[in-house]
Amino acid sequence: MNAHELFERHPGNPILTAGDWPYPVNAVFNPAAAAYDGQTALLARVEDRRGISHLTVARSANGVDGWTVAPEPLLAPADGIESEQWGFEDARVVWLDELGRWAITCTAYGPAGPAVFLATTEDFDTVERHGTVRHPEDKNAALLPHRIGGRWVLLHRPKTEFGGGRGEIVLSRSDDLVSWSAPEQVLRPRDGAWWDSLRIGIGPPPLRTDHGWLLVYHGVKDTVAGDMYRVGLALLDLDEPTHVLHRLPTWVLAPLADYERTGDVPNVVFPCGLLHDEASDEIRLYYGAADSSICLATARLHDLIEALLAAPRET
Ligand code: BMA
Repeated sequence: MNAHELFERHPGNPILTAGDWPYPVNAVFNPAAAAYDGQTALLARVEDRRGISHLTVARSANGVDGWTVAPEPLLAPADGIESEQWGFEDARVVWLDELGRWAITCTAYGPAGPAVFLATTEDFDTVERHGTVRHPEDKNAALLPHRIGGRWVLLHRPKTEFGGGRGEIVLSRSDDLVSWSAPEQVLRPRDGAWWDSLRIGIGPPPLRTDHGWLLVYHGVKDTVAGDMYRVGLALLDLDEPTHVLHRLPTWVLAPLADYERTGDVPNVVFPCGLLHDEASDEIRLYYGAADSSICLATARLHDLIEALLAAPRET
C-alpha cells in the first residue's frame, strides 16, 4: 500500500462482516461511530437478503474486535410508511450536549427518492423518531454538535433541479431541528478529471478542532469501469462553516485493498464514523468497503491538520 497515505488500514480489516451478524444478512457497511459508555458503538447499515437496509448497533470495548451485535435493529422501516419502505441507510451520529442525546441522521429511502431522516437516542438501545428533515432527493447529512450563531447546522447533499444538481455539499440552519433554512453552498465537486468531479458528500459529522471543522468527505469519479469512491479532507471555519479554509488536493484514502476493490459494489471506501482520542491524538475512521464490510483506518489528527494547513483554500 502507498506509504504516503495519511491513513493506515487496520491489519484486522475487515473488522465486521455479514458473517458476524446474529441473523442472516447480505452485507454490513457504512457505519456511524460513537464513543459511548466506555465502549465504541457502531451503527451499521445492514442490507438484508431482500436488498432493504436497516441500522443495527455493534459494541466493542476496544473498537477493533470482540464486537457484540444487537439481536434487533435500532432503526428499521415501519410497515405502512412509504418514505422509508426501501430502508434506512448510511447513518451519522453526533452527541448534542444541549439535548443530552445522540442525534442520528440517516437516509430514508422510498419511491420519491432518498431523504434525510432524524432520530435521537440516549443509549443506542431505543430511538425516538423525529422524521424527515430534508425531502428527496437529499442524503449524506450530519449535524454539527452545537448551535452556531444560535442555530443548529445540518450539512447535507441535495440533488434536485433547483439546487445542488451537481452533487455538492451544502448546509441548512434551524432554530428547532424542525424547520430549515434554504441550503447554502459549502463545497463543490471539482471539474474534469479530478478524483472528486462527479459528486461529493460528507463522511462523518465534522470534528471540531482548534483550526476549524475537520470535514472528511467522499468524492466520486465516473470511469469507464464504473464509479470510484475515494476520501478527501477540508477544513471549515469554526464560526462560519460555509467558509472553506483549506481543501486537500489529493485524496487520503482510496480503494486499494482487496476488500475495497472487490465486493457488491467494487472500488468503494465510504466513511460515516470518526472518533478522536485526545490522549493519543489518534483518529479512527470507520468506513464501508465495497458496500460489503466494515473497516477501520487510523491517522494522527496533528498530521491531518498539518497537511490541510499547507493546502490551498480551493483548488
Ligand atoms: C452511494 C450511497 C452509499 C454507497 C455508495 C456506493 O450513493 O448509496 O450507501 O456506499 O453509493 O454504492
